[in-house]
Amino acid sequence: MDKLVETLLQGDHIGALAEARRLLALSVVPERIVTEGMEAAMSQLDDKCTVESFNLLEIMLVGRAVSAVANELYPEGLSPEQGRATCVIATLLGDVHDLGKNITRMVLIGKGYRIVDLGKDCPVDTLVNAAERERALVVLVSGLLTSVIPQVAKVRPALAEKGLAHIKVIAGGAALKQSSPQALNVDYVAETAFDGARYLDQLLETP
Ligand code: B12
Repeated sequence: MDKLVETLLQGDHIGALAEARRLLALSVVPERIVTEGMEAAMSQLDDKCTVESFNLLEIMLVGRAVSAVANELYPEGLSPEQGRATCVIATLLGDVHDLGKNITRMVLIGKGYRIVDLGKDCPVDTLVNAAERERALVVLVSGLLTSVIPQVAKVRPALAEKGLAHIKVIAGGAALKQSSPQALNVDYVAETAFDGARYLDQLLETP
């Protein structure tokens, strides 16, 4: 497993894939590869990435390697039963920035969450319908344009209208992280993808 963690952290997706295949051939179950391999690598990357010191290229490469291993383990994607919880993620209508969203998706996949990615330029209605359909624990909104803030504030009321007020809303991305949860009408505003992942972990730990 150490070799898998090492190749993941090097962003060596070919090496990581080979290592994952070797472990599977040795009858190591996918759950162990997720928790002891992918999650361990993400946790080490998290320790290195503070808000002040953030190497975007490194995160993208590690994310690519993690995604490659996740696709190998679960070619059909995670089922709701396999994932730790389901999260629906998108950037909202009018915003085509998606690098931060994609990183967040990769970090959460690496931590064993099932991610339904609705992409960019997504209407609030589509997001809320997907949250209902997928029985999501949380809705994740990424925003890089200040102009999407009014839409972000509509997500919680739109969920409540469908009787989904229990679904938490987490916001992130350069334009949103300057605001408070109250101003955005969300449950949490994440500084980084890892910060959002920690909040999610805490949600699951809270009975
Ligand atoms: C790359 C970029 C683009 C690319 C986007 C490519 C892509 N596929 O994403 C292109 C060229 C397409 C682009 C277009 C535009 N852009 Co632009 N763009 C940027 C730039 C340079 C970097 C953004 C970025 O990707 N950062 C890196 C990512 C990784 O950071 P991040 O999103 O914050 O994500 C991290 C965290 O915040 C977190 N995170 C992100 N989302 C979420 C969500 C959750 C739930 C969680 C937990 C965490 C999380 O995870 C990441 C890792 O921790 C910024 C400038 C800047 N310094 O931010 C301008 C910037 C965002 N763009 C800007 C503008 C104005 C535009 C345009 C309107 C320009 C124009 N006149 O056409 C268009 C908008 C098009 C549209 N309709 O969306 C402005 C926005 C101003 C504002 N506040 O409204 C900025 C700030 C530039 C500026 N200084 O003016 N842009």
